[in-house]
Amino acid sequence: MRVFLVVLLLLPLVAQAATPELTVEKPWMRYLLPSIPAAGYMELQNPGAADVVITGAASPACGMLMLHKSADTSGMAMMMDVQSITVPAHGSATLAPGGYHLMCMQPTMKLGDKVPVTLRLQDGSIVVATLPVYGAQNAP
Ligand SMILES: [Cu+2]
Repeated sequence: MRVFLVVLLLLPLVAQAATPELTVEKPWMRYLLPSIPAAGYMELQNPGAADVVITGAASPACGMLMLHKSADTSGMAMMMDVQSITVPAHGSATLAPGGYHLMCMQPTMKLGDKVPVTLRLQDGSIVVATLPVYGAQNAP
């Protein structure tokens, strides 16, 4: 019985090894104050032949980590939750100020930290990234 349980627990790990070919470039976190949500940015490259859909994100340094999109609606800067971010086949998606970003709701970090972030994909696999933390003045 014990052996059987171990095999079941390992199955998700094996599934994760077959991750779509998504690569993370230029990741960083913009952090201001503990009371203000921090924002995660990166460039996602998908050299594969199928679209890759990000459906969620998590980080131990964020409380909730949400998918957001900024939009400039009639001169008023707004942002909203999005259900997913698609990285098209043979294409890329950019998370950057003014557009898509990860919203780190309860940031527990300091400048210079490297924050682990897990992206959940629609097929159940995950992509792990490390986001160095920058302030307002020294953004990359
Ligand atoms: Cu946001």
